Amino acid sequence: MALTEAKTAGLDRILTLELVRVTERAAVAAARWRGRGDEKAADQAAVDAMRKELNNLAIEGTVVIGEGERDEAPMLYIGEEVGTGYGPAVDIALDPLEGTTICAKNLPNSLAVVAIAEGGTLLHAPDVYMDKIAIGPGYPEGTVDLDRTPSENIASLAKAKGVRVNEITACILDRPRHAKLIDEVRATGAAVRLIGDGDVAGIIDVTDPDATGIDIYLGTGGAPEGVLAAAALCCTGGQMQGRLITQSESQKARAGKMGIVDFDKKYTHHEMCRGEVLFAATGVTDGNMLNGVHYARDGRITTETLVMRSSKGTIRFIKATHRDDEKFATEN
Ligand code: VTB
Ligand code: MG
Ligand code: MG
Repeated sequence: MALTEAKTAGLDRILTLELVRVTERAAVAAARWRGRGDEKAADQAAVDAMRKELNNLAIEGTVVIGEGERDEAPMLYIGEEVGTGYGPAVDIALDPLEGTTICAKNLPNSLAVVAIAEGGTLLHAPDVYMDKIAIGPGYPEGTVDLDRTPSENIASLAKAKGVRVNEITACILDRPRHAKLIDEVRATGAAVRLIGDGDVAGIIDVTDPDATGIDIYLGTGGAPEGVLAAAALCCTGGQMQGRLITQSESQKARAGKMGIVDFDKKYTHHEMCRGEVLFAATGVTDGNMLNGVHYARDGRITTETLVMRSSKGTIRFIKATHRDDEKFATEN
């Protein structure tokens, strides 16, 4: 049953808030592992917690973007069915701990992320790289394009924003493969914000440059993260394009298995996420847009979650104080 049908209109509004519990729980579980240098343990805690809470949702959910393929990921693998089974058939994209290294090092911007979309509307992206470009809302369509050079894109964005190029900041993953890109962006006069990890947060950041100081995201990162970011942009507005990078025959085979025919296709965010979508992200570590999980001396736990819905474009920041530590216990 489609989420957009009148019959389920109430349901999907409720689901929006239900989703908050899913990312809150994953974030709290991961936060217990912040700064302990153990990425795997942090990830596992987030996965377990997210899976438990997802299974409480009244949906017939299929994980489309998950923790890996069935034979390599024991939980929340691609194809896994989640939810109570009583409710709309939905596609789920998730990353219980986006930025495992960030969390293990206790650095900014690790998130627990989930998106729920109408069944059959999300791009099934294999775990390969994706070349990405994104800007926030309020610019004419076509202001930037993956097929133009970084200098052209930055000049065009500065013009559309009505500022000088040296007032533009680009967010780029700090990787040797981006050395040329970083040099080219700096040569335009624009500033670069280098991030160690976490391009879902990097892309969401472009949607509110006044708050984050980031105008444009450029570079290659994970394709699954690209679909999650696309879901966010479908809710906030803005422009994003992504292109899969399939480097070997085996990567092409994996993409093919997921139904991808044209390996060089340039996807807009609306092509990665073709229907109505709900998106939630809870901060694990403090970040540009969201604070992470905080523990008070009286035992209360505070979480901050961004939750959005594409159909109405409502963007909510939910700051929650949890008294009941028990509800986050992993054995529940
Ligand atoms: C990318 C990026 C993610 O990991 O997948 C990156 O999209 C891994 O890139 O946000 P490398 O292979 O270059 O290390 C993240 O930064 C975190 O999951
Ligand atoms: Mg993950
Ligand atoms: Mg990730």
